[in-house]
Amino acid sequence: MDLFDDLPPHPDAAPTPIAPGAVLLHGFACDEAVALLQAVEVVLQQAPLRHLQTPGGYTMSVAMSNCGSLGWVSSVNGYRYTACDPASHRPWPAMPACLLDLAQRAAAQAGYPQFAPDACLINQYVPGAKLSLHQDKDELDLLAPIVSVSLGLPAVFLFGTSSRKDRPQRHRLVHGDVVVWGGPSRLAYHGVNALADGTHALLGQRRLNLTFRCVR
Ligand code: MD6
Ligand code: FE
Repeated sequence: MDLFDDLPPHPDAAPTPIAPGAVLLHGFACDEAVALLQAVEVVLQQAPLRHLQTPGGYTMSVAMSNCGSLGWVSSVNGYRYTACDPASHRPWPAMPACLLDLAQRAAAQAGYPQFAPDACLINQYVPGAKLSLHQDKDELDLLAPIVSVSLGLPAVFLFGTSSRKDRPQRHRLVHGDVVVWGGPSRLAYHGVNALADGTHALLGQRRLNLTFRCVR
C-alpha cells in the first residue's frame, strides 16, 4: 500500500495507454480550463442542457447539449445526430475555436493528426448521475477517434472491449484529463459510474464532459 495511491497523477505525467488506440492525457486541458468553461457557458445559453429520453423510455440522469454542425440527441424514437436543436429548431451553436483547437491538439498528441470534429457533445453530471455502458457507433466515420475532456468533479470511467460481456477496466478521470480513443478501441463499451458527492473549485457540484466526434 502506497501513501500516494489516491493522488491523481501530476499533470505532467506521461500519457497512460489504456487500450490499443486509446490513451489518457493527464491534465492536458488544465491550463485552459477557464477559457473552455467560458466558451461552454456561452454555448449553453443558446442551447441549454436538458435530460433526454432513451428509446427504452428512461430519462437520462446526465444533462446534455451540443455545439458544432451536428449534435447527438436521443428520444423515445432512437438516437441520432441532427443539424438543429430539437428544443429551439435552430442550428446547434458553432463549435468555439478554443474547443476545436484543444480537441485537435489532443488528438495529434495521441497520434491522430488529421482530426476534424463536426460535433461536440456536452454532458453534465451532478452527484448520483451516471452513464450506463454503451458503444458510440452512430458516427459514419469510425476511423476517426473521439476526444473526451473531463472538467470539474472526478469520475470513475469504465472502459471495456467491443464485447459487452467483458468486465470493464476502471479509470479515475479528474479535472483537465483528456481521453483520446480510436483505432482498435473505437467500438469499446464504456460508461461512467454514479458521480460521488464533492465540490470542485471551478465547477462546484458538477462534472462536465466534452466529447468531440467526427460524424460525417
Ligand atoms: C463521459 N464519455 O466521460 C462520457 N464516449 O462523461 C463517453 O461516453 C465517451 O468519454 C466516447 C469516447 C469517450 C468518452
Ligand atoms: Fe460514449
